[in-house]
Amino acid sequence: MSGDEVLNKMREAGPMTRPATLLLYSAPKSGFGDEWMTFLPIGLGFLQAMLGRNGFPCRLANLSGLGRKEVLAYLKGQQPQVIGVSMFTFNRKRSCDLLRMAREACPGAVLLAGGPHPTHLAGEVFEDCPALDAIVKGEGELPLLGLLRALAAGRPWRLEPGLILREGPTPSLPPMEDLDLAGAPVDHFAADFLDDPGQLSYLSTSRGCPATCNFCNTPEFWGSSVRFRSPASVVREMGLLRERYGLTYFSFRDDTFTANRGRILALMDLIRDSGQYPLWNCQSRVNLVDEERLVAMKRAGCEFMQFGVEHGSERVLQLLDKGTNMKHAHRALTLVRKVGMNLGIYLITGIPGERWEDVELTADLIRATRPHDVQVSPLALYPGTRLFDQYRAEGRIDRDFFRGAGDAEVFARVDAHTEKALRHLAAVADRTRAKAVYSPREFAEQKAWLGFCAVTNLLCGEAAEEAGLPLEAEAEYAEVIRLEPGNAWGFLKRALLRRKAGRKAEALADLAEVLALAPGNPEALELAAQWQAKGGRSRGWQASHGPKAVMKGSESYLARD
Ligand code: B12
Ligand code: SF4
Repeated sequence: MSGDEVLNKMREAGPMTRPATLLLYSAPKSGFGDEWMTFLPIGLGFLQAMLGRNGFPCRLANLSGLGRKEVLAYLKGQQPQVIGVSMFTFNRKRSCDLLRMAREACPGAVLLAGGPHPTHLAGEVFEDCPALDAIVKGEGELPLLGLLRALAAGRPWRLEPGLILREGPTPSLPPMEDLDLAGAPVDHFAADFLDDPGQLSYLSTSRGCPATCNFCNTPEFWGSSVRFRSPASVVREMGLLRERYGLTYFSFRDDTFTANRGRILALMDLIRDSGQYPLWNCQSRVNLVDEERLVAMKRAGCEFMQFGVEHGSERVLQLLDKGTNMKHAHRALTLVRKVGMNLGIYLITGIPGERWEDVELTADLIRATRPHDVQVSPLALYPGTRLFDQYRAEGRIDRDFFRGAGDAEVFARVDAHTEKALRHLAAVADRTRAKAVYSPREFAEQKAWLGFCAVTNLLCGEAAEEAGLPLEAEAEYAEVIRLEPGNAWGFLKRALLRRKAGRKAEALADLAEVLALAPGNPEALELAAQWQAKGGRSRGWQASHGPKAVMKGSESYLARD
């Protein structure tokens, strides 16, 4: 039965009463203060949207940072009939703690866990979380809706498909064929303990990836055929986020955003036609971009493109089953610089079989391609990946690792080579960063080739400011304002520049324009508040909002005992 048919059947069944659902997330304790770790997962937003569309009340809560007393008080106050926790490998322990507290506070509630960790390691999770009633396997929308429909109709929910019970799994559900069925997180958004609606600027527009890298759980979790939301639903989501929260910067977090050429071109056309003028970033594979796609993306506001390049050695790429080679990497990275976006690359080291000369090849790749941002991570083994299965089968991962080690990750190699490689690649990336900024000649070439493109002006303006050339920078922003008066970014950048030059009244006038175009824009509101506070200082927004921490993925590795 297709996803649509299942859903239609569920609709026909019709609910009697509507059980209330509370969906929870928490960062691990060690990540309470970490901006990335405390993001509410996008998936919970989709689940809420699906329930909302079908008339089931649902709230989200981000319990990161809350102590036991506060969590218990909150849950006792809510008393939902169903409580679900989004569980990843990195927050598995905290998620079990939440389930224990949920059982204490709401003894009659059905307690669920979903997400990659319980989907791939159900047995361990059930043993570790005695309070847990069931795991929702993989994609959660249809199974959760089915469970709620059963509860509402007084049917035994344990018979519903798509679940894993302590006794074993119920029949599987096919993936949703039409991703638009779930709507978008913004549609029914209601969340507690989430003070920054900017989190909604992380968008997910597809599921699955055509590749089968052996260190990644996407192929197993989402499958190798990619499903896409329609371009219209994506642009509608962006428009609503701008209307309701003033958001004008977005991060497409699809695994392989550019997987389908025709779809990307159609989406870019729609974004341009929408008159929203967003800036955004995305990520993809080096073998799935070409000049036409990249140019269309830049014209639609893409200012930062990240690639999972992983390594500079062909031999190591083969060890990872990456399915790309150095030719792909050089071609894609060179093309991004030619088109003129900020360029980011993800790298992995600490790979079994990796030698020092391979690490040097990766360093050469950084030097040759001059990325603006480099993220180096040690290879971690996650459940649901082929490497994890292989290590387990070979007895190289202790069966109890995920039970006794708190929220720690399993690294493929813990040795001096990996430490040295992490530090070396980070140092090379740091040194290269200064050379990454586009030169005046490169900007001139981009302009001659593409004609007017707001992203070029904004990046060129930033580079001019950094070079101490405020008049040139102002001219870049002024051109954006003249040619695209509906583009909030020209005003925002000029406001910052003017404020820096002490032209406070003009700066505030520009901010007012931003707020007229995108009411509630968080950057403009924050800056206005800072500037109106006596002696307040601007923190200097960059057009590029993507990750900037070179060592991000390495921190926990280097900090381990
Ligand atoms: C976007 C993303 C991020 C964003 C998060 C932004 C956000 N607001 O969500 C950022 C960049 C911040 C991020 C950071 C990190 N991420 Co990340 N991230 C992803 C990515 C690429 C997409 C997630 C996504 O949105 N998917 C789409 C939505 C619809 O799916 P979903 O959230 O999984 O939810 C669905 C199901 O899982 C299920 N479900 C989930 N929870 C629940 C709960 C219930 C009750 C039910 C019924 C169902 C259910 O139903 C949902 C709807 O279908 C995934 C890879 C992937 N393709 O999934 C990695 C991934 C989730 N990240 C991962 C990791 C390791 C991290 C970091 C630890 C990296 C680091 N070292 O800092 C941090 C952790 C911080 C955090 N809070 O997540 C791993 C997790 C592996 C694991 N087994 O735990 C993944 C799987 C990547 C990978 N293949 O290795 N990440
Ligand atoms: S690492 Fe990236 S390219 Fe490889 S399978 Fe995972 S999502 Fe796809």
